[in-house]
Amino acid sequence: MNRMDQAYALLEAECRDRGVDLDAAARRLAELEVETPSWGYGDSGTRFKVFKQAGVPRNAFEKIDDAAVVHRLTGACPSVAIHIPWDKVDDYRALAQHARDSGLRIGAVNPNLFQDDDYVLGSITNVRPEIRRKAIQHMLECVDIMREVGSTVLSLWVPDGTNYPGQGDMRRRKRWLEEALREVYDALDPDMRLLIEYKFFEPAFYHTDLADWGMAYLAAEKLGPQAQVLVDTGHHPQGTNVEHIVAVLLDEGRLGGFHFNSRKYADDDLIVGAIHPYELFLIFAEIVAAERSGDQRVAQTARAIAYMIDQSHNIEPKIPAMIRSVCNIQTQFAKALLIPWDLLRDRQEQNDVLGAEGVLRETFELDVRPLLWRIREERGLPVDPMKAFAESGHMGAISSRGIGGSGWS
Ligand code: RM4
Ligand code: MN
Ligand code: MN
Repeated sequence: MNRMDQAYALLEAECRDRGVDLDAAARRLAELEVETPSWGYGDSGTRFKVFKQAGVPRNAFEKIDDAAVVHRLTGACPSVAIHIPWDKVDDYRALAQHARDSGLRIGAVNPNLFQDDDYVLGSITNVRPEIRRKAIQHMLECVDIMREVGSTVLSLWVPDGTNYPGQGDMRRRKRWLEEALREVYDALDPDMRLLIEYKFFEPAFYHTDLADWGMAYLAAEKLGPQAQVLVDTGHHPQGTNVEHIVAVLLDEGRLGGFHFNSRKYADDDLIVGAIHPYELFLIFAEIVAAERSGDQRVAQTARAIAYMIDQSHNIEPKIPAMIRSVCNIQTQFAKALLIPWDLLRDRQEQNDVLGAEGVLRETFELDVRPLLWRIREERGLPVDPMKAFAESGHMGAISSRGIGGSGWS
């Protein structure tokens, strides 16, 4: 037996002891799809400096090329999210065709309400009606783009807010926000979803109009079934129990998608799973539990989640950073799939605090690499996508693009 087989046999034995079906976990894991963001391949930085890297894509087509590399090596990233106007092109059908030719499809379309000079004091909650109109028109344009590229997800983050008490009328702004979202919602085709992303601060520092999951939930609830909440893991105050939010939204049928990234202090957009891997595992634990739920609405909501990465790499080489994020997501999802649910329930029923906590933590401590190797090998993928990328010579190949590719503008 080689090392891989030995490691697999060990994991198999552990699963058998714990009454967990490893084959079922492998099947579910192999189906996991994670969308990567076009902007994660471009240059981005902090408010102090954008360091330009060589080989960064110069346009939306080249961003798709880079996303295709990630998919080729991981087999898990068949779609790429676009941001308008960063990915503005003359012919969106040609962009969608380019994606198809590269083995991909275009996923979520993200409107941009934060970079036009007119939005300095807000977009859809601006006190001036003509600016609110402009922002609404931009979102409607994004719905048209969705039709052209075949996308079914409008992924909306509203950056509006104020910096000082008294600067704006929070209730009035809430009404404007609701009005704008209503107009956009009504423009959606029946198979489209509006995912509403919240964030508690930045760029505004006193109040943000869509600050937390409750406000996003309320907006979605008022709009209708095609509106759901998007949880960006970097958008909460320190110490927030994100998996609890996930559980509540799942139970209400309103969890639409994720923007995965990790953070230490603010909205850091670091490699997924790099800072708090246990949190990511616990989020997936809630999702797996929901997928297994006997409540059909909960199970269906979980199965329809749009898993997306939202990263902006400041110092990291973009493509391998994205591959690492995907692998880290797969790792934590794999672990969540190996939770012995009956045992956990049993310990909960017994009010066995340490026993129940132990079931989750011991699952987190399992070495699931053999499971990842297996699903990759079975599908003819490199067992180590990071290594495969390093050996591919791709970094050298794209360096001919030079320095000064596209970024946050
Ligand atoms: C925001 C938010 C959005 C993302 C932009 C770039 O903080 O996370 O989802 O599109 O950043
Ligand atoms: Mn985000
Ligand atoms: Mn963010």
